[in-house]
Amino acid sequence: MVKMTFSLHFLLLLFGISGMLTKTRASVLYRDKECPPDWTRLDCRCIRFINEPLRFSLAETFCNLLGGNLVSIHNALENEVVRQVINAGAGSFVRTWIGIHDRIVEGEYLSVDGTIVDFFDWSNNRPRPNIDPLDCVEINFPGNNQWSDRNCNGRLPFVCARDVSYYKHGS
Ligand SMILES: [Ca+2]
Ligand SMILES: [Ca+2]
Repeated sequence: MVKMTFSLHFLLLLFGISGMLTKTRASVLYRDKECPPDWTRLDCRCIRFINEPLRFSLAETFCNLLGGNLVSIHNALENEVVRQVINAGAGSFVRTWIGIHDRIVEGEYLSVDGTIVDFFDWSNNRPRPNIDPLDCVEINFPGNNQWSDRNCNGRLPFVCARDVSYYKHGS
């Protein structure tokens, strides 16, 4: 727990610094009272790495039970934040499910949270079309830590996201 807290503080510091260097809004990632412990702020969402290898559909169910979905990723900064949250939680950049798939129509990628898929970070020679089980997306593919399509029945840890407003409803 102490290690986790330290890691998150380090992450905060890291992105505070990179935010200043790149002149992006530093508010994109920060821990604040909007997200509970173990969750990291990402724009209007709170995200959490779950270090429990599950099939894609079960990982999504797990996130649903937490009030969210597997994380969708909409730009390079969000992509990097997700990777840093994985690194902070696992101790390395382990292969991890994100909430994007083409299970319904081959090559038409959807987010499990219903948001538009407007960003990709495919690894070399990915995705591999028309190889039917390869319909779910992992991040941190070995070599360059980018995205790969993968058999949805494979078991990976995963990142959940839920809206900040989720925390305003309960008592
Ligand atoms: Ca397919
Ligand atoms: Ca596919």
